[in-house]
Amino acid sequence: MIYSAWIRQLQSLTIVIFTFIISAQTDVPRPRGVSLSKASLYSPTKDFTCFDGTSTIPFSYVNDDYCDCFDGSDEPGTAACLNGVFYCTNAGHRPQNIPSSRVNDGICDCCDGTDEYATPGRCSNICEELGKEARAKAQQLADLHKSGNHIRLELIEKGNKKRSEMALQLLQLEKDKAEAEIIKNEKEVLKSELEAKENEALQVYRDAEEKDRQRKAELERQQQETEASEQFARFDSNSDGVLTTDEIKVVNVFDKNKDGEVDQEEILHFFGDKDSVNMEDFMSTTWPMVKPLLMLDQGMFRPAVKEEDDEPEVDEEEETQRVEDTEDVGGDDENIEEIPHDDADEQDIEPEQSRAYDDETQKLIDEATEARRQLTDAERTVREIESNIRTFQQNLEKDYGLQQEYATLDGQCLEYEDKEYIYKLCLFQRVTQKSKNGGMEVGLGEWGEWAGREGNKYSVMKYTNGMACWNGPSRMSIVNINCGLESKLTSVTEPFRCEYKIELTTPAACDDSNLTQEATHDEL
Ligand code: MAN
Repeated sequence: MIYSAWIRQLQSLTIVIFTFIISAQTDVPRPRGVSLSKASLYSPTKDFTCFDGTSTIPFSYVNDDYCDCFDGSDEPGTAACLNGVFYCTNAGHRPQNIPSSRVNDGICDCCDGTDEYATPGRCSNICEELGKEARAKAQQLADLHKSGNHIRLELIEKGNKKRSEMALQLLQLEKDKAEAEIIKNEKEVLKSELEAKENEALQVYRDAEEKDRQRKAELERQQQETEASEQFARFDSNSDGVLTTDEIKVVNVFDKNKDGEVDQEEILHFFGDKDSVNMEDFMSTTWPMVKPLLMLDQGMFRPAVKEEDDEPEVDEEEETQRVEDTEDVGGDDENIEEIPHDDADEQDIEPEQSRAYDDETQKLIDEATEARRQLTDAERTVREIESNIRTFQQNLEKDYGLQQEYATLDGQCLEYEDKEYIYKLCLFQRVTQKSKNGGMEVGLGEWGEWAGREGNKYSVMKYTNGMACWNGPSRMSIVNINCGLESKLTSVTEPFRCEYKIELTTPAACDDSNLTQEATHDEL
């Protein structure tokens, strides 16, 4: 214990010497590894308080190679604290903060070599050289931003013009919509009036039709009745007004299965559970069943051929002849469709003809038709204007940058080709991917939002809700934006499956006013 205290004192002494070795390059005395901005927190005449305020220690403990503060603030110039930070001044280049664990680890981290002070000469000071390179690059970037900024200013002007034009167009569209709605309402009124007249005129025809239908139905009913009573009289051989089982047993038509006799089952079929039927029962029950059979017997009625097995048996010779005939015509059996031909069917088809109306009615119909057409047109016009209004509103709501510098780029499409795909970014709209081997276009995202980090919101665009990835989420694209003299895509990659990273350069991103100055800015 005593020994370790002695060691610690010895260390302190050595380090105190280091502490007071103030970098020859600096004007402000500060312990090793401390930045100029924090120099005032390390005063050799006062005790040192850890940055986190947890303890205050004698100044001699600073950089004594023993970690006293939880936050590592007492050991900026040694590797004693795991969380310490070493500051390299890097005169001639950018100053740098490195984890103090890298101090004296044999690797040159700072370009001025100060992190390896325990081995003088191990690291040469290359800051001037690096600084020069960095300054040249920064100058290039500054020049690019300067040239690009001219184009950007034009874009801003055009963007603002476009937006004010759009605002004016929107106003005009609102006016157009109001007018179109007035016209639509007028057309609606006109249509109702003309349709009322049309309806009134047509009602005369409908009434006449209905009367005609009723008359025909009545006629039909009477015919049925006459026919039924005539047949009843024929079957009722003793003319007693009642049809008995004995009476129908001798009538062929009641022999449904044509086996030569009218059996009990057939009687049951035509009479129900009765032994006899009177005229009234006959009309309602028996006659509807007998009539088709009578017609069949008289060859007036042919039942429809439904099932294949219902097909009439064909004489083999006849069939052979038929097939031969068909083949003669050059037909292939399989391709021949048999078209059923039934004259009776033809009679059922009503000609599809419009009725003839008197001139006055026809005129009213034509006027109402025209009014309907005009209303449809007026409604379509209103819908089209509304859709335009929505598009203008959506565009006016879009964030085109602080000064509208991106407004004219809306809808502009840029392409990028790699070995496999052609990518297309239509700004503020969508991103797509098309395989060079064909196939359909795959959506990689619809315009979503600006997603740059705070202070630099307009440096990143996000396009989301693309086509679903197989067994995964929807595809999405991130567009990183940098200054360039023309708008173009410089790379497209897919760092994660179905997540695409697009690099876009555009003059809209060139801004020489807030360009961070890359230079010999250090704290000396
Ligand atoms: C397609 C392309 C690729 C994507 C895969 C995912 O092949 O859209 O970019 O990685 O689908 O299945």
